[in-house]
Amino acid sequence: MGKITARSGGDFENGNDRSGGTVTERRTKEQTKTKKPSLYKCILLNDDYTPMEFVVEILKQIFHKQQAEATRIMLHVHQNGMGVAGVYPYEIAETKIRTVEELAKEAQFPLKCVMEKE
Ligand code: TYC
Repeated sequence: MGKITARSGGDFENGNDRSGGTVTERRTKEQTKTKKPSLYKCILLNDDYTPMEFVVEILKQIFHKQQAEATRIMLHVHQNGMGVAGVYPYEIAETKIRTVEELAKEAQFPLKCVMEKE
């Protein structure tokens, strides 16, 4: 139930007192089927072996960052131990994490990426 208060003077669906006073209109919020999904952070973890260039490429290719932003995030992770690569609905975050770890495994780097609810 939403409550909308407005000055009168126009036409109101549910009431217009035409007195110059205030009209209070009540209406039920229209039903919508779309729900905003919960969001999850994809967090890159630092390690001592994955090359910086590899992490920057991951940030560009999987998380669609520009060179400068990818470098900034990689250095943040390198210096602070972890950092957010991107924020997505659950299944997208899950797929990106799996892709990162597959590419890292294939290249024989120990890079890890984890998910955290926002
Ligand atoms: N610490 C790594 C190095 O010195 C670089 C690195 C950055 C690794 C970010 C992982 O998520 C990472 N080569």
